Amino acid sequence: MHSIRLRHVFRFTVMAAVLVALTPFAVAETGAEAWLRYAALDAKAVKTYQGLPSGVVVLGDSPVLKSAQGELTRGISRMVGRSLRIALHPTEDAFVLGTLDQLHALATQLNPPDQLIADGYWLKSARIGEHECLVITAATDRGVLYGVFALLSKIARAENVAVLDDLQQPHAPLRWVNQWDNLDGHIERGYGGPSIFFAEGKVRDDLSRAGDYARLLASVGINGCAINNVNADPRVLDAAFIGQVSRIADVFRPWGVQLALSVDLSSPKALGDLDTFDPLDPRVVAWWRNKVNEIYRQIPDFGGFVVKADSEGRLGPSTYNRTQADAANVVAHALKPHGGVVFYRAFVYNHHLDWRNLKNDRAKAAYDIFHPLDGAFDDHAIVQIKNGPIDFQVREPVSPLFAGLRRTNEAIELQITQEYTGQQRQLCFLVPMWKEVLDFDMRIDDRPTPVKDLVAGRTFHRPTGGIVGVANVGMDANWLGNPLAMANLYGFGRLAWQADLSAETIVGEWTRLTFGNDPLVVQTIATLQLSSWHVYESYTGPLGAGTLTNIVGNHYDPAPESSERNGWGQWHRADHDGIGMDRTVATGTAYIAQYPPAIQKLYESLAACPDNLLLFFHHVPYTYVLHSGKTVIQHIYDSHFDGAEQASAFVSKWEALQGHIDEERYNEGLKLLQYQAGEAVIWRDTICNWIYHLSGLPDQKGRVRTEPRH
Ligand code: GCW
Repeated sequence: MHSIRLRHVFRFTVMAAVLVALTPFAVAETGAEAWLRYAALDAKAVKTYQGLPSGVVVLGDSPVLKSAQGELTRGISRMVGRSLRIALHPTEDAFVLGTLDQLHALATQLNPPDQLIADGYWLKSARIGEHECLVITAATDRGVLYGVFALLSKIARAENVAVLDDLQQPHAPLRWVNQWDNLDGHIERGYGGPSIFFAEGKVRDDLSRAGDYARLLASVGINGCAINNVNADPRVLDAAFIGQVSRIADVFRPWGVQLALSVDLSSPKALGDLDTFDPLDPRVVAWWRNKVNEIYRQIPDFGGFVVKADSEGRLGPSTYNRTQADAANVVAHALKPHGGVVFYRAFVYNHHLDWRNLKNDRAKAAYDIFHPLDGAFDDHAIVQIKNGPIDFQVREPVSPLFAGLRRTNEAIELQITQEYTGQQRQLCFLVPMWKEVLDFDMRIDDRPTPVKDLVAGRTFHRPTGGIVGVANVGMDANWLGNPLAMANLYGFGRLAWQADLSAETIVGEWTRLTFGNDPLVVQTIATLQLSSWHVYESYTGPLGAGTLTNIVGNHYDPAPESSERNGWGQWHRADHDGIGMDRTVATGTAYIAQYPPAIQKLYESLAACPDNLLLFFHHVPYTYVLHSGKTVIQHIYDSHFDGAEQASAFVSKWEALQGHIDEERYNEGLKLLQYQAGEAVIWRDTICNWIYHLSGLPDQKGRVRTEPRH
């Protein structure tokens, strides 16, 4: 009886082993592990890692160092099948994890580089006593954790780690994500399911996803997360609610992610404590101080606040004729003694603009309001500026405000969630766009002054600065609703850490970590991702016209007339004769005057203005001839047809991956790309018909029907 059962078990085990061997992708891929899959490496790769240490020594016991050790043990075991022995001292070849101070106590002969500060880390192969060790060290615990993630990433991508001497420092000190989660669990502009933090007005009981999220964020060096919508519910500052929020901080803490809250500036009044929220009223000053103290009592490592005020119906300092700096400072002063900061959003504008007045221009608002306040903000306030002057359109110039603040901390706000760029139902890898923005040289005082250095506080030697991304992950297993969209979250973190990385490097890393090292897979997915922004742009918004999506509804479908004749100011001014917003100093809204002189020159003259921003800066007739030699109208037709064709080619490119990646993500990707191909045709036909009927100018290639619709 016994032996029969054993035989049975044996046969079953053999069968299972054969099945696993035959199916290279034996584990169901939900996308939940994103780029932290730690998939088993093939035998050849495992062999190259034979020399890796067999033990791990951790020189402290903080929660962050514990995560670092756990991560290293898990990663090595899953990728190379080795269980690391845990020891207090290097009694064998070991990974040694600890801060510089802790290493010092070990009396090692290492000479750490002087530049090792803040969150930076150093991976160093070194002999300690008798043993060959791999030291992962940093000024802080968090840096050590980042070093561990970096090492595991190298191994997952089959990089040589035999002899390491690798120092990495973050580009910007503050690298945060914002989540626009409402307390009822719905996420504003979220396309990956409901909130991982809140449900039905409360913090969720089960916060395991929040912990997993913090781990993902830490793995790419993100050190802060504001968990609720910038259209903030005042109730987040209720005493009882702060208690609930502290549970989220508890699951963030082991990953070195600081929790932050978006707050409503009218909270002192809205919560019923005072009859005013005037930032200069001493009672309001005391209210913020007490509230902040109350938070720090429960969350000692609290990061700070994000504020959206005087914007899209939110109350703000204008109620009391106070400035945005007055408002930022009352909050900053309360946070300062605890080391917290306030990110004060520059997205302040009037959404009741008179569209009949051709001199009105929403794009001018942020600079007009914040530039005169330069120098008036406390050092614990950071002005958070969207990358462009309008609102996360598929193509915008960089916001001139980046160059307009010299004595004020600033941060750039990028949008990972694809609000206007296909809502994760369409492929749009945004890293190439963000690179253009971060690398853009503002030529302040005719010197090289790229945006990435301005926002990091480097150019004007500011105490701090940051790169912020609106992420909006949700409860969907794969976080963003589309496994391919996670390249944007990954890429955001990597750029915030190392702004000089190329889009090619980032997408290569991400693909290897997410789908494995098969060159066909890496090449195919990287190519798709790298072309996707231009493809999406070409069928939704060529030449910088701004949004042609439905701006009063879902921000997704084509609805070019929805931008016009309302106060929101996302105008493209298309009429019978021409298209584009005249923002020139000579004849238009004079928005261009907000840039430093060299940039003004670039945009003011039609001859110098790049084609891809032409309609953002100029109103031109449809027959205007571009640098490319085509007329504007023909370009619009061609670009829509090319774009739709390329979107349809995404499908056949993806099909080459069948059998090379797991079935789950293959099928999911295929479905999404097929859907996108259809959407691109809808966009193409809607926009081409619309512009034909407006202009009366036919497509030279005869593809757009010339009969009016019935
Ligand atoms: O683009 C608009 C979005 C709003 C958002 C706002 C902002 C959170 O449509 O949903 O509100 O920008 O950035 O504040």
